[in-house]
Amino acid sequence: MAKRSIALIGAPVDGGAGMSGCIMGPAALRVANIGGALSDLGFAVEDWGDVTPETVSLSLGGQTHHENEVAGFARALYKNGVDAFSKGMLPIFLGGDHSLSMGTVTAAARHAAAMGKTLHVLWLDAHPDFNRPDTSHSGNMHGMSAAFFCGEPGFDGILEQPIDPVDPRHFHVFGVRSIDQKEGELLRERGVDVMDMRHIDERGVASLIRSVLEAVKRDDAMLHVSLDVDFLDPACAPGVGTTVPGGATYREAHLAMEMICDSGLMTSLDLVELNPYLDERGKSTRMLVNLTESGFGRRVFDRPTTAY
Ligand code: HAR
Ligand code: MN
Ligand code: MN
Ligand code: MN
Repeated sequence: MAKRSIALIGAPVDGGAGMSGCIMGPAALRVANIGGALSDLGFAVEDWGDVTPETVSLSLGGQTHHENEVAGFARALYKNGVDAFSKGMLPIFLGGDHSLSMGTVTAAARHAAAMGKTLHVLWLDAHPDFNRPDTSHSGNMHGMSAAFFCGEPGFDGILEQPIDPVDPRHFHVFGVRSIDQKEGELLRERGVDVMDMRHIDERGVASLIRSVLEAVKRDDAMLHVSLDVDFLDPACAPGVGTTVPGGATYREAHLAMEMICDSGLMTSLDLVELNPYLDERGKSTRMLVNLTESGFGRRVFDRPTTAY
């Protein structure tokens, strides 16, 4: 069977983060030849360039920062994402800070709904990004993207049309180790599937990721994977504004991506929060490209593909 075509879609947004620099993320990923790496794995790759943010004028109130920049990118990413899905392609969104998922996940959810399917989201991150404007201490919108696409209130006007909210029980947060208090209460109330680092220590990556993939398969659902650089331990990926100690190791992260690949279930991917200004000689950029390769079939040694 022919491999799925991949669309690379750049999203140089950084107004959602507390610190600038993610604007250089898409360029760094292209310098590290992410497109060539995927072509070498047998995929047809189209680079759609960076999206042009729309002009938006809105205020979410409170102390939320840069909502117009974030909404402008979200609208453009939503349209590009829906376009890629309708062409049968698998979009990889090159960030940019994590607010971009307001556009990418809602696009995936729209396509899923149009196909009569549901969407699961696997969020590989030190943070659940489940704040609303009224619960956020920082006002930074990269900490709010998941609350938005799960249909929490307080985000009117980000997109022009109503969203197809992701069922919070289909939102799988993996690798977290920094949760704000009200954010934690909301996660519990909504029934989000939270797997923190302690879960990973106790049960291991394989059993937890398998349970997520089984749920996706059971629902015959689409799967959007959102990979935040700070999912990784700062020792292997220092190029991010919000490092948190105690993250996924090199092998834990690769194993997660390898299992996702073997499942054949992933339908879209975000690579977010890369801040090349903070990186060390391209280490984190290369790490993200290598993890993407693992997610699309790079293997140390061929083995018969297991169910997952
Ligand atoms: N929870 C904190 C806040 O809302 C920190 C959010 C940081 N988010 C990211 N992306 N770096 O995961 O400000
Ligand atoms: Mn994040
Ligand atoms: Mn994070
Ligand atoms: Mn379900």
